[in-house]
Amino acid sequence: MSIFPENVSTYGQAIDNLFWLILAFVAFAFFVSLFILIYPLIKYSSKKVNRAEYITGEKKKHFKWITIALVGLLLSDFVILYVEHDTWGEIESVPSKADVRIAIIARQWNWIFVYPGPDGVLGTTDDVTIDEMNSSLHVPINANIVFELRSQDVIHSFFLANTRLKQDALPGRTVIRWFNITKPGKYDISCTQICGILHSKMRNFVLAETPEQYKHFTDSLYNANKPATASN
Ligand SMILES: [Cu+2]
Repeated sequence: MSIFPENVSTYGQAIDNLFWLILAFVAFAFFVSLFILIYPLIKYSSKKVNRAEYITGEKKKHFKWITIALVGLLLSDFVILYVEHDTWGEIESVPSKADVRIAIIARQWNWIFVYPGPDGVLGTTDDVTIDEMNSSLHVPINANIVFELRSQDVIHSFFLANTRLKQDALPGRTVIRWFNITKPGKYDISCTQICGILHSKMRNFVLAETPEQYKHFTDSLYNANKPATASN
């Protein structure tokens, strides 16, 4: 059983594993700190003990404990960096083989989807833009979906929880990211950066379909949005 939303992406499990690793280190540090704080309170509360000493931490025997804590924290940081390196590399580097290339544009308060049109190339005249609140982005399963993420106004954050992908959308910048969904279904896209009064309504969906369903969808979409110059 998992406490997370169902993972349906190729790299989701690696992110979940990292989460548990980091949680283990943080929980350990947390309980050790609590113990150091609370244990002396209990041990010395009821007994007659000498007045507390004021310690500046410069003496070797005191400084030792500062060093141990510091080295422990640094070591756990390096372990996390080492373990996450491959996952980070995989998610950060866009796959050379993009099966589908789309654009996702954030605006107060909607996610706008741009499909590349019949030529499969973004930024050409046959692109089709879907700008409707709560609309769904159709994608095929088991395909590398590479998307260009932009914002028209303020900073938003694209969060596709089921794939463990979260990325800020920044005005004036195009960020390229990717995901690969392995299971058909309807998954939430939410904005995770407070972006104005209707931030909470900025909810769209990803519809992961079989390649046939996806082809059927794009065929009818492109047919309905033929450029005016096209004739048949
Ligand atoms: Cu937003």
